Amino acid sequence: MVMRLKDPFSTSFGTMQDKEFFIIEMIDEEGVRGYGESVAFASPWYTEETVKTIEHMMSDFLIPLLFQEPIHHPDEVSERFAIIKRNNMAKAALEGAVWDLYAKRQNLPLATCLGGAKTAIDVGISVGIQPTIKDLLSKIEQYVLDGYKRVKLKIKPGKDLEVLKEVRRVFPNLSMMADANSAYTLDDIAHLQKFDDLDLLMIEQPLGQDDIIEHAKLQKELQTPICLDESIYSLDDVKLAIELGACQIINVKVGRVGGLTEAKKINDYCKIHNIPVWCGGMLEAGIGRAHNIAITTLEQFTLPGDTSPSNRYWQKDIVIPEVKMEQGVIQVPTTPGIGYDLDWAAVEEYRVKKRIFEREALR
Ligand code: OSB
Ligand code: MG
Repeated sequence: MVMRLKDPFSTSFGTMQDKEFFIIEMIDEEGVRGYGESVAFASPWYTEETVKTIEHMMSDFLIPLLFQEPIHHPDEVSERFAIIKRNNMAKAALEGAVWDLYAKRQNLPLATCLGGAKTAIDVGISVGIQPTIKDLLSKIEQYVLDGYKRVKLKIKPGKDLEVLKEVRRVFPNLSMMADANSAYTLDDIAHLQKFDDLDLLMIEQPLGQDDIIEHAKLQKELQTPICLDESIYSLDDVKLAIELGACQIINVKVGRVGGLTEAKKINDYCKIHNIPVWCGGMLEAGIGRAHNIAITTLEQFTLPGDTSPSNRYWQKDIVIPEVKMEQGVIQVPTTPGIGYDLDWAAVEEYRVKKRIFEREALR
């Protein structure tokens, strides 16, 4: 599928206009259907996976593994995939379809199957780097009116402190944070310390993906809590980061950590260790968004996430109804599975190809 974003989205890495992804439709022998969505981008600037590596991994390795033996519970999927190194977003796309299918077979909402109890989730918004401060301020004004519970501002060197200061001056009570997408190094400690006066909820991923130790050093020098995004691929990464004091908050992205089962484990561990978590976003279409809503219902997802409503991204989403926000909250669907139906006309409009994989009939 290829879907054009309403507005191009700019981060410290560059600008995105189109989202390319796969929808997974998984059908069991009784005809029950589950849906998943892949989140990797076309180029590997956020993590190493791409749309093409996802297709390769799914078709040549992961789908054959799924077909090897029956699946009794979605938790078995990540165990079975463990013999394939990393490629978490490819794994998560398939696992997501298994979870939806399982929930539909149980006749329960996906959130309930995952152990989530919230009936509504708090919504934040991630705002890309804007051409001017004036553009940014007028966007934020609209987002505050829309009811978003917190605003995340993308930053990069040269478009950071002055921008944040001005936003803070105009919106003294705004619940706000900054996301650097790895744009800094430990040489920037003195600069990053200046952010401490801005009353930020957190600074997300200031340093590189592999810089867990460096983040621990930086956190000792900052009052602002560090939240890790790109550094977290698994529960083991979470354990290491917490143990070393590399962060105080975790951004959980279902695709980045390899699926809902791993995200659930991270929820449980962070609950015990009193580390707040929230659900990040990958500019998802409706299916991925529905999975994000479901995982956000878990107990330790105590902070508003980046799961904004469909109309923040798309002219027309691929699910019916669209994901809607009112007064800063999204209601959690109560129907079985992900709780949204596919808008097949929209799917046809955005589809560029289709591949079918069938398990050989059992003899
Ligand atoms: O760092 O969280 C990020 C979008 C693309 C890649 C990385 C990130 C983001 C966002 C947007 O912040 C989240 C969303 O609205 O889906
Ligand atoms: Mg981020």
